[in-house]
Amino acid sequence: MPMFQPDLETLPRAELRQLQAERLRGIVAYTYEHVPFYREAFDAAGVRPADIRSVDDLPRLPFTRKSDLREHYPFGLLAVPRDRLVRIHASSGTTGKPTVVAYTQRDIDLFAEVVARSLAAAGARPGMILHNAYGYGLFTGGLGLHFGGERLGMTVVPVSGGVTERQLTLILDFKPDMIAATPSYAQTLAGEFAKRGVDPEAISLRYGILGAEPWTETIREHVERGLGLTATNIYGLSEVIGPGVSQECVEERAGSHIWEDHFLAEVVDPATGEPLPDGAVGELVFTTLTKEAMPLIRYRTGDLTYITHEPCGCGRTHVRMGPIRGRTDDMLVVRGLNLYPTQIEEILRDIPDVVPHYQLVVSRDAGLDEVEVKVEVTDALFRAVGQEVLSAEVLEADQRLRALRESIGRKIRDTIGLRVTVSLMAPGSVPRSEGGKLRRVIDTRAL
Ligand code: DLL
Repeated sequence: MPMFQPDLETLPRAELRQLQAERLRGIVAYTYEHVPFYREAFDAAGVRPADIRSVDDLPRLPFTRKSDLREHYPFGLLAVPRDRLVRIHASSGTTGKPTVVAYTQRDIDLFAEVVARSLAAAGARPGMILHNAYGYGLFTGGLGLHFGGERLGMTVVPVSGGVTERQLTLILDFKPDMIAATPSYAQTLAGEFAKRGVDPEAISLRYGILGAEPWTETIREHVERGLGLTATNIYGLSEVIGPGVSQECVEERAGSHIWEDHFLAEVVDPATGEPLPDGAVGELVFTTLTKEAMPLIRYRTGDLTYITHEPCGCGRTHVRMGPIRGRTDDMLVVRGLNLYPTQIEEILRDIPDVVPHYQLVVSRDAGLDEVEVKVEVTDALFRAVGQEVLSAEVLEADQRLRALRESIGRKIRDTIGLRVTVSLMAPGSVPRSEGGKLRRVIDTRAL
């Protein structure tokens, strides 16, 4: 599969390490000089730019946290005068002010470059049509994939998220080769095509580049089957650049290559901040090596995963990260037990008769935490039951449903050690993505 920048993507490790060291020295000196926040942070940590010689010196540098961005809202962390910015993005977040990120022209070029690399790794070629269903606006997904697609030489259709009916029409009429969307929205589109009786074979799409939210192999299978394509993972976050921090290669589909000549990755113990070895799950931390407007040193992403230096069959030398297992801040503590939504998802994937549309509702009743797992049954089972709705009476009366519900509850209890209420739902009744990121957990305790 042709790469976008084969020389850089297959750079021998020793040379890559050398390039990173040079760039790291540069960015540390640059932030010290241009960002008062970093000057103070380095001084407080007792580290001078000259102390940083190689990548091994990284742990001497202080971390940057999301709260630092918030405290310097909106433009306090800029390393360039405001009038050199050509674009601003922001991530909404769930509470308070958005996190603002800013780009110079050079940053925008870098952004387009890493997304073009990602698209090529996902199967894209110049001349292909890209149906871009990521939201356009302050969210980095839409414009990020857009500029990357153009940079690679694709024909980009800037559909944005939502208005599902129009998405289906444009896919059938324009016959795109590739779709960019959140995995949950790709599921929605697959479901809508199925409802209209469109055979996946008749859908032109060959590749999907999915990300912006956690997803699993079950969702991958669902989307691949439903849309008739091969799906790969794209990861990124606004603070670091947007989408295109890492990308799974379509050849191996075994972890996402972090574009390490621009983004230096570490995994640290979320509690102690100590660096962790290859394969150990911890918090992903990034240092931007080439960003101009808003460089970040050791930024704590809150995302939990591992990285591996094992060589990849595709020939790229850049390290790979595993799927995001959860976030340091979306871990649910239920009756004292730590729980990540993806753990439930992993269990549901192995259960026949349910489909990967689920929602967790956490509530507190008389001081006791309750978890309700809402999961949809397959069309086949629903038809076999032959009811309009899966009311409590139907669920009790139907032996198959009762057995299914009990077996899901048992499996969750045996695997995670948590007693939950399982609610089987009719196909289509669990909320779907309408274009953006899907909220799979409703925690009413926090309301
Ligand atoms: O979601 C950038 C993006 C756009 C990535 C389009 C991929 C595709 P933010 O809105 O700042 O940026 O959200 C970043 O989303 O810290 C992760 O928690 C989560 N996330 C992003 N990609 C993935 C992924 C964009 N592939 C936050 N798998 C990150 C799991 C992801 N989680």
